[in-house]
Parts: sequence; C-alpha cells; structure tokens
Amino acid sequence: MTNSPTDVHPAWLPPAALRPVGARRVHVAGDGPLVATVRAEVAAATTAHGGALVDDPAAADLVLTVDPALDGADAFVVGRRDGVTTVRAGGDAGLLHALHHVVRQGEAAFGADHEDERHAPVEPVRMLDHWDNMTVHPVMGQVERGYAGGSIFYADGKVRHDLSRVEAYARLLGSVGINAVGLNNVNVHATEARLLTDHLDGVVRLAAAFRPHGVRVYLSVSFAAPMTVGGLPSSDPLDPDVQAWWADAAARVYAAVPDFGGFVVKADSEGQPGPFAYGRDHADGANLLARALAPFGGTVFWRAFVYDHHQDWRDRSTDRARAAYDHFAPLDGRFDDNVVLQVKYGPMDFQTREPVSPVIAAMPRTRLAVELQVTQEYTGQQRHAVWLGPQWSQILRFGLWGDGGRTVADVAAGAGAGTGAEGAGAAGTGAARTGGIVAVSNVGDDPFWTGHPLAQANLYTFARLAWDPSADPVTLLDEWIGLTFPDAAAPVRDTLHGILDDSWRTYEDYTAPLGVGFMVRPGHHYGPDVDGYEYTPWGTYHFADRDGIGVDRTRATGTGYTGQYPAPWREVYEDVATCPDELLLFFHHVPWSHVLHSGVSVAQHVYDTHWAGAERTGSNAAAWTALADEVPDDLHARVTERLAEQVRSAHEWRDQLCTYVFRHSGIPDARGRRIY
Ligand code: GCW
Repeated sequence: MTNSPTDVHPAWLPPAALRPVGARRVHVAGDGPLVATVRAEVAAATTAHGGALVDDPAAADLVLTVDPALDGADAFVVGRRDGVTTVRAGGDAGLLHALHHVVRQGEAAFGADHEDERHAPVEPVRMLDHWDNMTVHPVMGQVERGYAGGSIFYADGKVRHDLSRVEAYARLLGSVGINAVGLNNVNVHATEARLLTDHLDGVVRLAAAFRPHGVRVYLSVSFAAPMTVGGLPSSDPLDPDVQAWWADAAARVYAAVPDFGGFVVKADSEGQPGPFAYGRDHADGANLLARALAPFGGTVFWRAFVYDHHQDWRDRSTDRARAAYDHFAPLDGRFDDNVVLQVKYGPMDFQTREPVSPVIAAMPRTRLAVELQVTQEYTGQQRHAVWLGPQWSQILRFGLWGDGGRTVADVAAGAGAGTGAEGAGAAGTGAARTGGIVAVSNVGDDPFWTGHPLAQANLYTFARLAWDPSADPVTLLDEWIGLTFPDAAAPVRDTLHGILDDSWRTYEDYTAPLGVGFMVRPGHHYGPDVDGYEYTPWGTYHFADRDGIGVDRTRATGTGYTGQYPAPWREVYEDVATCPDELLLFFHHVPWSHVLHSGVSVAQHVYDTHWAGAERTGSNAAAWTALADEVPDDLHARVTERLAEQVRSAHEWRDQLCTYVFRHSGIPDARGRRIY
C-alpha cells in the first residue's frame, strides 16, 4: 500500500475515521472556542465525505448542542430517536468530547434508536507531562527519556515559530479528553527556568495552540528560581521576599495566560533544588507555590518522587521503596487545597512490574494524582512493541484496602472518600479530594509521533483510561485499531491484537523476573545488564548471590516496607506463602530453588519465561510481515525495523538472564535448552 501524502502520520484521526459523521447532515449549536472547534471539525469532515453542516436542527441526522442545565461541563448525554442522533453537553468541553464519542462509534452511532446515555470523565485532571527541554542535552537529547525525536514545542532554545505540529497534537489530545499538558521537563535547566519570564510569549503561543482543544498548560518550575532567575539570595519558602517573588511571577503568567493551569514541581529529588536546603519540608515548599497561584485558581502538582540517590550499596537497611511514604505520609493534612501530590504508581520508578505505591493509601487528607509513564523508559524505549494498557488498567483498578474496596482510580478521582474499608475517620471532612491521572508523554517530532508507530496505542489508551479507568483495555485497543486503520482488512485487526494484547507480559517474560526490577544498562536504561546497578548509589538492587535473589522488604527480617500498606496487603506481601509470584522478588529474598505458586523453581521460571518471551517476539515479527500490502509502506517498514530490533534485544535479554541464573545457581534447565 502506498504512503499517506502528509508528512505527519494522522494517528487515530485520519480523514476516513470521520467518514460516518462527515457523510451526515450535522447541526452544531452553541458558541465559545471549543464549539468553534467542533464546528470546524464537522465542516471539514462533511466537505470531505459529502454531508453538510446545517442550520436547521430539524433537517439534521446529528444534532450537537450545549445545554448548561446538564450537570458537568465535561459531561454529555447522547440518544437516538426517530433516526436522529442527539447530543446535549453540559459545556463546550463536553460538546467536543461528545463529537469524538460519535466519531469513535462510527456507523453504530447512526443505528437503532436508543435512550439517552450519560458520559462524564471519572478523573477531573487528565494530564500529559512533557519532559521536553528547550535546548539539546549532549547525553539525554532534547526530550529526557524521549524516544521519538526532538521536542514538538521547542527548537534552538526557543518556543518553535511554527506551531502547526502542536496544533495537530492538541487536536489529537482533545479528541481523547486530555485536558492538561505540562510543557517542560521536571528537571528544570537554566533556559527552561525562564519560561516563566523571558520566554513567556512562547508560553502564550503554546497555550493558544492547546486552548481550542480544551487543554490547559502547566509549567515545571525550579524551586531555586527566585535565586537563579530573580537574583534573590535565597529561595527559602518562609522568606517574605521569596513569597513576593513567586506571587509576582504567578501574576505575570496569569496576565498573559488567564487559563494557565499551574506548576509541576520536582523538588529535593535527583539533584533538583527544594525546601530541604532551608530546613523546611515539602508542605512548606508546595504551599509557597500554591499561595502564589491561589488568587488565580491555579494548582501545584508537587511530585512525591523523593529518595536518596547517593545511597551506599553496602547499607542493606536503607530501602529506596520506603522513601516516598517516609517523606510524605507524615505531611498528610498539611498541604493547601490547591496542592495535588503527584505520586508515581509504584514505590521505585516506572518498572515493568512493581506493587502499587503505598502512598496512595496513606494520605486521605491530601489531593493525590497518580503518575504513569507513557514514554517507555523501562519498557522497551519505543523500539519494542509494548502496549501498557493492561498494566495501567491493573494499577488503576487495584483495591488499596483489598479487592472490592476503593481503588487507585477512586482515590485519584476523590471518589467515595471516607466510605471504604479504610474507615470513616480517614477522610477527615469527607470532602471530595480530587487529583487526577498524569503520565509522561511519549511524543516527539518523529513523523509517526511516537517513534514506534504502535506506541501511539499507548498514548490513546492512557487518555481513554484516564477518562474511564474501569474500561476494558483490550476494547480500547480495538477502538484505536479501528480509528487508526479504518480501511484495513480484517487480518490487520487480528494481527495487531496478536502482537499487542499480551505484549506487556511478553516484555516482562524476557526482562527482569518476578518484580525484581531494573537489570538494565545504567544511564540510558536500554537492554540487559543484570548487575549494572548492583554496586551503584541508586538504591535499585536485586542482591543475587549463589544462594538466591530478591529484596527482603518484610517487617520480620527485612526493611519493613510491607508495613507501609494497609490490611490486607501488609500481610499478603509479608508472607512468602501469600505473596503473588509476579512480586515475589520485590518483597522477598529466596533461594533459586524456591518453588513458586506456579509449581516451578525461581531458576526454572527464569529459563521458561525468557525462552517463551523471546520466541513470541519472533512470531510477532513474522505475523507483521504478512501485512505488507494492508498498511502504508512507510508505517510497515518502520514497524518491521522495530520488531527486528525487539527480536534481537529479547534474545540478548534471554541469554544474559538465563546464563546469569545458571552460573549463580548451578541449577540446570529441566528442558535442556542451550544456556551459555
Ligand atoms: O525514571 C526516572 C528517570 C529520570 C526522570 C525521573 C523523574 C525526569 O530516569 O530521567 O527525570 O525518573 O521521574 O523525575
């Protein structure tokens, strides 16, 4: 099949995806910038596909109206009567969501009559953080942990002159309900610290590109900005001059961008400045910025990713997994109302498999957002096809106080506070403490947006799960396939499901086993290096020796980390007998011969999963080859090249892991495969 004529891939909004709407007579009522976006979208689709934008609702097949009487600016109801599909939205954002709901339904939106159904997002904030820098770092490149080229926002130390790519991105995000974007890296370097000041005109232009799609912009700021940008002698949060500096900075930003979202902050983490330098804590630090933003309705997203990155590997009592809870849980109740604590989903760092962070259960009087990583730092760096929908779904649905109780998604949404098994007292006033869901973006200036074209499915699925964390991820993947390849023959759908549905577990199979994490090459984090981090200051150890492997995080004999969980998890994880296999080495140090619930030893598990996982990458690559005539040539070629690298890398992982385990344990493979 020949290539699409455009330079940039249309992702999930190719013209043909809008054909069912574009072939109809459509009436759009209401005003405001987002209604204008809906109207323009419909006008383009009807021009392309033979329908019309009509003034008379009685002459329409599809009627889209704003009805302020409906509760919730993001919400909409959609029904079909007498052959007319009618949407009423609570606000103009809701109208945009409704249009894309109809687009996703395709012809089915114009099928049998049905009663009104209501749709509204579960998570109030659905944010993508960009780790984009204005300048190019010699090692990290322009986008920290970016695997899709340079930044779409910045070039040559400035906001780009031509923002058409950003407008296209904003359209994609708005179509799946993303409503917030962090514009720059949380590691804030000197140039980016001046987005608040010298580069504010660029922020104004970026905000203007996102606004018509319902997306508000946020800036990552440096806690030391009063000194580095403002020339003050200190950035002590309790210093009135520092407070005045932040108040001024916020006022200037809001004068230029009235709907500015707020700040994202990484403080006292991996070398970023923070309140500790002044003997203050994270509540003092966060509230300083919150008070500067409060007069304008802004919010601080303060990250809980704080740990000692100068740890001594000889010291077995310090446990990096404990750090976020130890720092933040005692501060519950001390954060201002416009602070949201942004917590990574796991206690370590975006690993393929980690338990859910106990911080999420520990702070009932604090607004919490859960942070996921769409950019595939530890999950194949967009060279491996790894669709993370099942991982995110599992995290968001995890019952923090046991199965059936409040979930991670509930806590982030502020839903059901004080009603769960955690006890009525836990939620204080019982007021909803809404946070949201945040993820690190995987997009760059690559023509396919995400380097690996199939990584677009991660961006799509993240957004749709933030809207509805209870959605079935495979159904969302199916939606993505249907939109992205609207004219493709049936084998495309089946092959993509075959490659992607289990790809997260396949990746887990050929990389670090049983929740132990890391084992990646230090620095860039790509490819296997079992002991790469073992004797470093980073706190990411597996403690393998000839007898066994794993981290003892029990209360009985280890670091006591299991005690940070509420019941039942504190007991479930404490006991080898009840700890789930997939997290065994996260919580326990066991002999190589330890028999898993699955019935095989740890050593044999490594052999079996690594052979099976590596083999699956080969059959995936072969299946993709057969689609050469079904998808555009450029896309086919790009995916082919990435799948070949995945096969190579998976075999490298397999051989290093199996050899490592065999040489340390002396346990032969029961199936006699070749181990080096
Ligand atoms: O996963 C780690 C990354 C860092 C990143 C950090 C963070 C932005 O290796 O590159 O820094 O997490 O989340 O702050």
